[in-house]
Amino acid sequence: RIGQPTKLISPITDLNLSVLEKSKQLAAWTAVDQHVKPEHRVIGIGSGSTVPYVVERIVQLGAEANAERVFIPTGFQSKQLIVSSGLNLGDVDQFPTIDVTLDGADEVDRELNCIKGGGACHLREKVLAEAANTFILVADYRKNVEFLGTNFASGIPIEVVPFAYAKVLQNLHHHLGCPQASLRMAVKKAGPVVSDNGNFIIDAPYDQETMKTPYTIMAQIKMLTGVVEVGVFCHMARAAYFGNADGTIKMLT
Ligand code: ABF
Repeated sequence: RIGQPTKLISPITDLNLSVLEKSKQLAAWTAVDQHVKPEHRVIGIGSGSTVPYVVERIVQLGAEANAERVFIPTGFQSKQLIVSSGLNLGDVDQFPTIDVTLDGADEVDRELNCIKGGGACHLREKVLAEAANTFILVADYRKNVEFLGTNFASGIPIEVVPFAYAKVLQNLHHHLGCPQASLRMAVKKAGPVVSDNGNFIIDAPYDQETMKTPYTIMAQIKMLTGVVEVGVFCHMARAAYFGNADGTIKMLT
């Protein structure tokens, strides 16, 4: 048994939730209501602090509605969430086609490109996004930007095999125009952050001009030997839901 059953949070009017949390909850609940169909059997569950509200809403659909469903996690956190919520756990190697994946984001631009990987899960997140017939983003109002890199100052998360990290950093500094790229360190700098796949994470903050064409820089970084995955997702999401501070919702398609 992993963890305890998820505590159900009462409706959006719950005064115990901060404005920010309410906006996450609103985005997540709306996305579930719009995109999790009765016929869906395989559902991808992303990572981050908005996704627990996705699971909360799915649990509210009831044990009968979820009995025939299997839920695929993007990492350790979502695996715990699925198990502790009493939902059926599956893996993408059993279910390489997913009906719908719902996931958070660090930033989303007006074209539905996004930065993901602030939580170091973007490799598995991209696999589940690609495997899904429908990929949906859920986020609070802070994540809705005109151009990527506006608020998320640490830049593009890059998962690298540990053996190659110094070489990748050198390439980013000297050949791909990112002198500020750095290895992500754990809290108190005890050592590098290690992903669920045993890899390191490099954060590469690019200038706004570069971020205006995210696919180009994503493809260039991905070509570096030792890079496993880049936390820029282009043209993958069908829709993004942003909860606003005033209790309204913004949908991008
Ligand atoms: C994951 O969680 C990540 O790709 C992204 O880094 C982060 C977003 O988290 P939150 O919902 O906490 O803002 O989806």
